[in-house]
Amino acid sequence: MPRKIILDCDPGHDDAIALLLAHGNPEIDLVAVTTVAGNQTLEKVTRNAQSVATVIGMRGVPIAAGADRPLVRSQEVAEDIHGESGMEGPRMREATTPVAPMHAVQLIIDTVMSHDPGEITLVPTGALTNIALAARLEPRIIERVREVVLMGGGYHTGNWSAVAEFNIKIDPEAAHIVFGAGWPVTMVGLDLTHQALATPEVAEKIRAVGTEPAEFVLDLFDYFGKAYKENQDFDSPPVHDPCAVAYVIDPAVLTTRKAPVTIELTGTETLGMTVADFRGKPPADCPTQVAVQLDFDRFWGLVTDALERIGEVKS
Ligand SMILES: [Ca+2]
Repeated sequence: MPRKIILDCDPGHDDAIALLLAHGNPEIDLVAVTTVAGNQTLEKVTRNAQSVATVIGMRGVPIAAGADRPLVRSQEVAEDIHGESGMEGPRMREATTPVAPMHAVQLIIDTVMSHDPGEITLVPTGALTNIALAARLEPRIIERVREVVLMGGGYHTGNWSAVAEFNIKIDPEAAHIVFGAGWPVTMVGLDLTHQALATPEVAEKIRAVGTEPAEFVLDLFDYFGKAYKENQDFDSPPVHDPCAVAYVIDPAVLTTRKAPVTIELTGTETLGMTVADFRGKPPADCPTQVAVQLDFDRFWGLVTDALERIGEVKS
């Protein structure tokens, strides 16, 4: 049985690749796509989600727009990395995929409550605003969701500050709610995703697929690669978000370690840090775990395989 997921995202170059992996892999049943302000404004990331859906031929999956700002803090966007549109680089197709006339938080709640307990997995790859709001508005989803596999945080490193990662730092109160809710949370943070580099060898394999979605991915890599070189001195860009989807497809892609994780809400230098406590044995009922090691070939194999299943080879 394919795993049913809701992808809550802010496309975003790497969100786009998470979307195509979820759409193209037969082990995943993508039941809804929800958007949240983050890499760019809500309006821009929602339009990008619609455009990606068009490029990858995703039909019949509801897309709903959610929170347009963090719970408490002023809005920050990642224009240095993702550009003015939030997904600069590829020539964008007209977004023909419609947006559902309901709030993302309502769609998340309705989807979880209308499925059996343990059926829906939440995969957030942006700020945790929508997920936190859903948990507060309908707390019964906490017991009902199978697990939350999120891209965000990091136990040794940050990117939006020395110790905090963007998705968590821009809405730390939302992260506090999600990490503390009691449902199983897998944190796929920077320690892991900085291993998921789009190297020239990876790009070659994707070029060989020879489809329009594959070209789209290469255009994303191009822009993202330059932005990451300029801003964070990476030789190849880390492609964060699809790592969370890959873990749902095949847990062997990631090695994980159980640890309590709390969110720093008051630090002057450490706001938004995901504090993982590795001291001693974790409590038996510890609901949180962090991803530590990526199987690089297995991960990129899944992305290439998904690309081979969507889109027609150009003659
Ligand atoms: Ca994202």
